[in-house]
Amino acid sequence: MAIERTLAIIKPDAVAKNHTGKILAQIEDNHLRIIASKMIHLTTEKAEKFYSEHLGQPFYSPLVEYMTSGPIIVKIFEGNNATTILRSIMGATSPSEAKDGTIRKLYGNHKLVNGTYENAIHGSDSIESAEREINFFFASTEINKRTR
Ligand code: 3AN
Repeated sequence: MAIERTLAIIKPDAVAKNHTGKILAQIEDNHLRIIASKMIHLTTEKAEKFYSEHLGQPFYSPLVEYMTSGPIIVKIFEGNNATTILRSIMGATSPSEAKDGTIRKLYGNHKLVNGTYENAIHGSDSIESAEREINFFFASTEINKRTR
């Protein structure tokens, strides 16, 4: 198995509901380790850029509005197959369709809010996306070696 890095975002709804600790515990319990961390409040410009692949989708504006509605917590996780593991414990995009026990099922909103899913967490969907997203949020000096 390959050691990978992946990007996770605890989204504004989960931060607002104080679900951050429980979400992080679930990720750490799956043997992924935090190597970088910050809390930020995205500007509209930065949120639009992060989600630019969805430009033109009906949920694009609601998604940008949602992601700028409050601060987020951004983390890089490292571990064996980190991208696949995080995606599997996150669950499907729509919280109501996510498998039982997944983060989105447990902490996401099961109803559409203003045309988008408030689904508690983002995780990179591929190793390539992870690299792009890590560079989007972090300078190399902000990424730590886990020496223990
Ligand atoms: P995921 O976060 O599962 O990788 P993406 O990257 O396709 O999903 O979508 C980014 C975000 O856009 C989702 N987390 C969700 O908030 C919103 N979204 C995606 N697809 C839809 C949809 N069909 N209807 C409403 N909102 C959506």
